[in-house]
Amino acid sequence: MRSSARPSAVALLAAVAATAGVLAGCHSNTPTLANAVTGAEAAARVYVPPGQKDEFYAFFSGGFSGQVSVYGLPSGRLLKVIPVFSQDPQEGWGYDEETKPMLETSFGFVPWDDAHHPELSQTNGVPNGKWLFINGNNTPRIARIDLSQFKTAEILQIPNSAGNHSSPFTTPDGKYVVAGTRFSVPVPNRDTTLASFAQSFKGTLTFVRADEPGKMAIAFQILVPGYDYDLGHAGKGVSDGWFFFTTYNTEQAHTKLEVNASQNDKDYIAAIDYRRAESCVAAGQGTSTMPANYDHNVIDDRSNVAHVERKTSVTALDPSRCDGVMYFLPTPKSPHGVDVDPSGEYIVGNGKLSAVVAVHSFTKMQQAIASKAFDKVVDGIPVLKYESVLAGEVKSAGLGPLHTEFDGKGYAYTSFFISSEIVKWKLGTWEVVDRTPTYYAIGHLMIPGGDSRAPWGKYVIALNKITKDRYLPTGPIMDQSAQLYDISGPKMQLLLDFPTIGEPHYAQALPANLIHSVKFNALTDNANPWAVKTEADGGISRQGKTVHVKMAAIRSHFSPDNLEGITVGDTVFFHVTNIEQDWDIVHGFAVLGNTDAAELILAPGETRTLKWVPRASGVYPFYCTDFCSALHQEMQGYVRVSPAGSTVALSATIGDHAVGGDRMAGMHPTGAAGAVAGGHQ
Ligand code: RUQ
Ligand code: CUA
Repeated sequence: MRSSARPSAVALLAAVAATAGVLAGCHSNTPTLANAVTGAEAAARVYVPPGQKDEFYAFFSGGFSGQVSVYGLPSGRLLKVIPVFSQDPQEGWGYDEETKPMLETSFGFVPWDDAHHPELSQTNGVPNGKWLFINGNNTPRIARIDLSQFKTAEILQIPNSAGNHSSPFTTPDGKYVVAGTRFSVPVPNRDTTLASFAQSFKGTLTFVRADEPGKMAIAFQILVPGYDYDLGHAGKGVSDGWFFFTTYNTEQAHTKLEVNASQNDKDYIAAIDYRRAESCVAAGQGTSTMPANYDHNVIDDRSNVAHVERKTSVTALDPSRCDGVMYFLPTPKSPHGVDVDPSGEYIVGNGKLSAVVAVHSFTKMQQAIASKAFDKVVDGIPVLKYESVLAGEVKSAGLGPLHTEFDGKGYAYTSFFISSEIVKWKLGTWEVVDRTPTYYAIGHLMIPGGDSRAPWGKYVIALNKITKDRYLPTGPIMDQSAQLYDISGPKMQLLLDFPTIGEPHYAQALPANLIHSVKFNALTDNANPWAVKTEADGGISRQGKTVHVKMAAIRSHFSPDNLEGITVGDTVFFHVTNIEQDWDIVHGFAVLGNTDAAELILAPGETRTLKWVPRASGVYPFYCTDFCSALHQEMQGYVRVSPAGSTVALSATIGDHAVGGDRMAGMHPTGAAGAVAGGHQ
């Protein structure tokens, strides 16, 4: 490939701008009068008075932070960060022994990933408030967050994939979430020359069963040509049973993609009849069992302990041997998002380098399949004729379309990255009816329920890539910026800017009353093997070089709070249980100089375990890190560490008495017995 002779993407974009008759500068970044609201009006519309609550929960991906942040709308107040794919000190996620296994993969422990697309679970095509799924992009995974606890409960790794970007969009019945490879790779992965890309690299489109908590499982992987599979969305309504994925790099370039993957006028939207795939898989038609190494990590509800299960194979489906399972819809040009309108009839391809937004018709697609209106066949997959599937084109809308959401009232809203705006257009007539600038360089946009069958079309949020001058400057790395627009009237009206955590590629929102959040876990339900239910259950025990400390945390002390008999060379596990049953009393635990994981944070009724390998003799204080009471500063204790080989006896005490633990099973209230666990030095 002589790439030097080819136009660069920048040149291509300029050409696109010229053909479209629009230039970025034409859409000035000043709101038109019709869109403008006064500051006081805007403030009143997003104001949630003290003591009152927001109307919507909004879940923003953290992008390169790997987490999910939860905002209230319309206030834009940050309510919480839910740790998912990255270690997180605010909740101790991935540091304590209970949650560390959640970040295990077949590659080993991955402490940080990139998370893109939150997707709410659905019933009959409408978000139901049960779970939120999100993709791990770099090390391909899908996480399920339990919205009763706002907690990551399960993570499934996706093998034969790299750059899990077109993920984890759901089917309307909640049966599947999907995962499509952004980077095609040799499948199964092996040492292969990169120049053989077109022959030996493959994509996979993975369908994951996701309707039972704790049991996410790969149903099948469809082996597809080696393109980049970018985004996806399920059909719904008339198109229920189908799934759509965008592709780019149908040129199959493996180097200098910015030029080499921008050559074809059209790439494809891959349309998958997944019920047809199910029947082929059930009949063993076109399927094979492929070896694969991947982990399924689940947190047990009652013990809060995560377990890793290694899986070793997947069912692969060759679409050329399962008739009718897959078609390509030509779509201009390097399409990014693929979005299906609430009726399911229209499939919107957002061609980043295209002058038009191409909208396909599901009905026409069915007719084209029936009449075999094929352009050609690629690897056994028919390519339908563009004109035969096209419903219409939104012309001269803007530059660099990325994503489209719907308001449920017959309109679509498309984000334009290059011209930095949201454009509202009418489904069916394809006419542009409103546009508004964003500040600046919008990526995704989001309407609550905006990719579902029944959007709550009151607001649209712009998720912007560039923050520039919107806030007080905070150095070269600034937070990304979200903007809230009122879309209840004919014109979009900008009401609010607020900074976000990480780079939210996508977000989803739903009315707050659909979420039923649990306030705390009952201590009686705590099935952690190291849990204590009362202060007297604490204690210390040794198994060779391993020392286990069981400890209760309750306002405003630890029981036990004095520990002796530990020596250099020991590995110590502090199993701390917050035995509070007041719903908002959290305790922490931190021990001096701990390099393995310095702290724990404990919700009421919960046990977490800190690993500590003391490297020198001495005395090490520990304390509570969460300001839990007036005597929080008194919530502290000491561990004595003696030199290796020391004969100091193990002891765990509080006040003038020992705390029983394993050797003192059956000992009743603290201080009732005089027996000493391991003696007192
Ligand atoms: S997706 S805008 Cu468009 Cu992952 Cu980032
Ligand atoms: Cu417990 Cu501060």
